[in-house]
Amino acid sequence: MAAAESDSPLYLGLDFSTQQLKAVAIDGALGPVHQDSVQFDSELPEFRTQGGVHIHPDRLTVTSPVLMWVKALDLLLDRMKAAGFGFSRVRALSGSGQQHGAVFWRTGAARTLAQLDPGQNLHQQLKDSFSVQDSPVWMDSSSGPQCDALQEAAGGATRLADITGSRAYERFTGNQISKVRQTRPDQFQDTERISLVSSFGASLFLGRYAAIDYSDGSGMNLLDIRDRKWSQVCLDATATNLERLLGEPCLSTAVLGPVSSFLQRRYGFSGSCSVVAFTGDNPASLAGMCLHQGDIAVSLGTSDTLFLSLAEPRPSLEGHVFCSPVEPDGFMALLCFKNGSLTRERVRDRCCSGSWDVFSQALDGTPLGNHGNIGFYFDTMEITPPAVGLHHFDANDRQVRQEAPPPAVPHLSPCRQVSSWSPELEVRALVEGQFLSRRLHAERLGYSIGSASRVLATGGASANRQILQVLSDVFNAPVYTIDLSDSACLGSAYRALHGLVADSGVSFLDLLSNAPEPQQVCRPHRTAPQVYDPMLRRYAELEQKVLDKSRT
Ligand code: ADP
Ligand code: XUL
Repeated sequence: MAAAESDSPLYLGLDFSTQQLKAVAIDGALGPVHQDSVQFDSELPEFRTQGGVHIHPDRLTVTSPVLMWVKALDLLLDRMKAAGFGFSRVRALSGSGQQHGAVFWRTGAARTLAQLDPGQNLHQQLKDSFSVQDSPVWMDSSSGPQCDALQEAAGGATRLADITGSRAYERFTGNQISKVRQTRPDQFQDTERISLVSSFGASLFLGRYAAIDYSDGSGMNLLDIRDRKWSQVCLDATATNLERLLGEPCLSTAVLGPVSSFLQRRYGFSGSCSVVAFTGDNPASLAGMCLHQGDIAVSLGTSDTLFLSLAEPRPSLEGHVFCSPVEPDGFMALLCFKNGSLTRERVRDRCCSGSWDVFSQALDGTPLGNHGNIGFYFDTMEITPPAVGLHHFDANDRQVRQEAPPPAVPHLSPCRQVSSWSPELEVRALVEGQFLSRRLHAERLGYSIGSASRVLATGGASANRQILQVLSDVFNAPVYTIDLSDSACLGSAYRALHGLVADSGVSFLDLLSNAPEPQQVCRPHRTAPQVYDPMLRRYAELEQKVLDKSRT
């Protein structure tokens, strides 16, 4: 490699996601030069997670060990060092984290963070730095009473949505903080700082507490998304002195400071490497796909999410409005579906002997519309809509199967009721049902598909062309992907680069105008609208029935 190349600057992006920690480094030409990841379940088995989390016996509480995330970072950086990664060339880094999760730092942790010894890893040194070892994460739905109390204090669900961009959601951090305060008062008392997973990640790189950025901060039910300040009424309803525990929120493009002297000495980062505020994984994905007005992004990760850029916020009782991670005055809309990849994996394991190839063949071998059969697969209480269980309907809308959700550890459970549907029909029912739901709720948010619409797909399952074909058919729009299926990581690297110049007014999309264009991978079948427009109307009616059943 030429000398100039080996000295050329790099920009590093990280993503603390649900199932893994990932990293990508890009060069000034925006091309990826290094990628790595650490899978929590398989590479850190001592934490005994499944899909990166612990599902508690009440099936509502879902947590992840905070030290697992710390140890994953040790492992990732050690591995990059062993591979000869040029840490000294990194001019700026940023990152993202699964949204909503909370990290509770124990009293005294700031001092430990500031005095880390480069001779030891982070995990050894931070083992006593957390007052709550098991961080509540986005899959948790155990804070119903706290949500009711917050909504009441704020003047109702609509008023709360107006202030914070969302009605009260169980996974949102403010409600999780209330629950910890009420159920674990001693641990709460012993907390000196609360971070999101994103700002926790940034803190590990800074060697001091990092501010929560406006975009990820919008997923807490605590931030006034228009004023970009903590909402006093929400703070007061959550905990006394909460503002002190959270610190001031910051612009998502803010440079927080240089990388810590610990990381400089242990890995050879340069003292002039800037840490740009970390944000949520969905906002970071929006950055990674360089989303333009009119585009809709569909992320098929552990959760399935849909998001788009918004000029004006119009919060409603469904979905979320967040501050934009890239435009200082902009916003983004987001819908989150909990039963995404893990549900597809469960059906793959049960119907396709664990093989994605067989799963894909089932989609190829079945017709659009699946002979009128429609399935709902809510293994755990869904977020959009709040329904649960497995429900099958035939072409005459007769319910042919209904089951409670599978146990939390499906592979340890006995074989469940046999479906009257063949495995192939079941696979198509699952995927069509998921995408009909995504389209129905996107349209309810005000999104409409026009002739120039593009669906940009990302996340682990966007590697599966047959799944994307169903997405294209159900949305009747072409589907595009970017080279890296991990757009949150790439978006973090782009944001690192942008953070260095954002203060001078350079817009994110102008700076990234040379980023590789998304490539079209699927076009809708010409008969798709005839099949899916009427099916969507049926789906909406059946979903209401399923929702009514879930409430009884
Ligand atoms: P996260 O960022 O939430 O940790 P990813 O975006 O990396 O998750 O996606 C992980 C998921 O991708 C896995 O749970 C897996 O089900 C799914 N996945 C990976 N490869 C395929 C494939 N070929 N077909 C369908 N799904 C896939
Ligand atoms: C978004 C959400 C999830 C997490 C994990 O509101 O809860 O998408 O960010 O990816």
